[in-house]
Formats: sequence, C-alpha cells, structure tokens
Amino acid sequence: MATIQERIKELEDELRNTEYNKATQKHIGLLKAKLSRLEGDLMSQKKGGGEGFAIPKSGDATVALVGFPNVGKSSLLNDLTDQESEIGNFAFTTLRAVPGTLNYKGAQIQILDLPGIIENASVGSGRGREVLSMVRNADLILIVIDVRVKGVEKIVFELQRAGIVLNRRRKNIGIHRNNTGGIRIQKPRNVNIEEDQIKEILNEFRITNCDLYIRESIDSDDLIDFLRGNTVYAKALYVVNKIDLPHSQSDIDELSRFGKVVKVSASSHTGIEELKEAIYQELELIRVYLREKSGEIDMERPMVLRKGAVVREVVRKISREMLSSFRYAIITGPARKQSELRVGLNYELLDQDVLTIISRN
Ligand SMILES: Nc1nc2c(ncn2[C@@H]2O[C@H](COP(=O)(O)OP(=O)(O)OP(=O)(O)O)[C@@H](O)[C@H]2O)c(=O)[nH]1
Ligand SMILES: [Mg+2]
Repeated sequence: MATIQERIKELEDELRNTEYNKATQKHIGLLKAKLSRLEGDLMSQKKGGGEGFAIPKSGDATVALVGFPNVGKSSLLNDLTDQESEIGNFAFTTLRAVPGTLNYKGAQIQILDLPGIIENASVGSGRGREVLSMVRNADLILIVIDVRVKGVEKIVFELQRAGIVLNRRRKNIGIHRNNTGGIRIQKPRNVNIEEDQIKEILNEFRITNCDLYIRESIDSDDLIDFLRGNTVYAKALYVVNKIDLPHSQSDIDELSRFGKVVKVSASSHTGIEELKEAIYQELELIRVYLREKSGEIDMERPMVLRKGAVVREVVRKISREMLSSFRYAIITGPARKQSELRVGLNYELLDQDVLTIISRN
C-alpha cells in the first residue's frame, strides 16, 4: 500500500495537472479535501519537530518574514530594525529565527527573520515545520519575493498546507456531530457549493452523521479549512525585493491578485519607509494617549492597541485596581467630533484618542 507521503504526492500531481474550470471545480474541491485530510494524518504521525524556535512574542505585534531562501529576508530585517541578521549570497544563510524590533509611530513591532522555506516545507523539508510554526503565531506575514524569481504560489500553498490561510477570513460555519441520522445541512441560498459536494467533502473527513450550519456564502476551500480545524487566518503583505535589479513589471503586476504588494530594495534602502507604513496600516494598530492627573499628556509613549479595542483594555493594562475603581473616562482626540466625550468601559477607541480616566478614589 502506498504511504501517506506517496498518496499526497499523487494528489498534488493531479491537482497541478487539473485545469480549473466549471467542470473540474467540484473534483478539485474533493482533491483538496483529500489532501488536507492526509496532511492532517501526516502531522499527527510526526509528533514533535514542529515546535518552532522558541522566540517569545514581544512588543505590540509580531510580523514574520517568509519566503524562498536568498530573497533578502535578513537584509530586510536589518533595514527595518536595529538587529543584525547574517546576510549571504547563498541559500540557507539564516538557520534559526532572529527577532528584531521596529519602532514606528510609537509602536514596537517585533519582526522575525526566519530561514527560507522551500517546496514541501510543511511536511518537513528544510527546517520547514519549525519555520511554519513560528509563522502561525504572527499577526502579519510578509511574503518576501525576489523580483526575478517566480513561484510565490508555492509559498502560499505550503502555508495553506500548514493550516495558515492568507487574506481570507474565517467563515461562519458550525457543526454538530451526531451518532446517527446522516448528514443534515442548513445553508443560505447563495452558497457557492452544492449539497452533494458538501457531502463528499464531509465524507472525506470521515463525517457521516452531523448537522452542518452554513451561515453565509462559502466555497469549498472555506469548508475544508473549517473541517481541518486548527486553521489560522493571517494577513499577508507581498514584499517584492531587489527592484534595483532588472525585472519585468508585468511579473510584479501579476502579484496583486494575491494581495497588497510593496516594492523595495533592501540593499539600496529604497521603499523601506513605505514598507514600514504598510506594515503599520496592515496591523491596524491604534495609539491611545493618557492624560495624567497633572493634566499632562505623554505624547512620546502612547499605549498601542488593536483596532476595535475598548476603554476596558486600556484600564486593564494600567492596573487591576484601576479597573475596580473605574467610574468613567473622558475622551478627546482628532477623530472625535465632540470636544469631550464621557464614556464607559465598553466604548471603542480610535487612533490618537486622549484618555482621562476618572476613578472612585
Ligand atoms: N541587488 C540586490 N541584492 C539584494 C537585495 N537584498 C538582498 N540582496 C542580496 O541577496 C542575497 C541574499 O540576502 P539575504 O538577506 O541573506 O537573504 P535571505 O532571504 O535572508 O536568505 P536565507 O537566509 O538564505 O533564506 C545577499 O547577497 C544580499 O546582499 C536587494 O535589494 N538588491
Ligand atoms: Mg536570511
């Protein structure tokens, strides 16, 4: 009997050789489901080894540099942070994770330089599994590309195989497994996937009795990512490096179908400020300033939070006692129309809000 690896290889070959169109759409969905399930089996066989490089997260957010070897990841780390990571004109110069800190607009952003990944990284090639387990925990992924080298879809594919889905969001799907009763599906009318295909995919994951609740429009990839479990949905920026070298503009244009593209040259330091700004934007961080009792505002050291954060998070960061004695907060700031806003703990903050916290004592 073929080993799991051999079956994975066969499926990959078939996937590669199947052109995507209306007629093959369903078949491709099924191939992907099979592949995903087999990879799950392979991962659980190979316990251990996927532990990462034990770099603790630090700062306000973590960004991982991912790409083929020799594309300039370490050069970029050195440009973005005060850290020095070794640079070499050959593959696999970097052999472990090297962290650095980017200070930008008051935020401290941890940047992780990682060893290059190659095809089959997700199933163990190179230090692939360690690298990918670091990537899983990042808040943003920079896919670094050498402007002369094609094949970014291979990187995206390896990430997906490792359960890291880029620039898509988790869909609202629920499942309740039963012991009998077959498969029951509830779905809205506009779902981009037919009932028999859903059943085939469920079967592939060895689910024969369940209630499946699909609460919005999904495609087969969404369903597979859901059933696979442990999928992380990450944001990614595509960083095209070495644009100082001769290249084809149309190759760069093609990349925009994957996501936002930033062009840089690490060695001649071009595009680096734009990259910092793009990282900051993509992380959706907001800065909140605190007004002290004296009335002074510390403009140098904002508190950096995620977009959507509420007053409670600020208060909690200050101290637990503050949280229990909290009465209300006063907000002012460039994003506010009213001059002074009196709010409670669940009020959402905006970038550059100035907060005065009023406590009971
Ligand atoms: N021309 C040019 N060369 C660059 C640029 N950035 C990096 N390089 C060169 O590309 C080679 C690889 O750079 P690294 O930063 O070591 O690449 P890496 O992606 O970290 O490589 P690995 O650690 O092996 O995965 C070195 O010779 C760099 O000097 C650039 O913007 N332009
Ligand atoms: Mg390197």
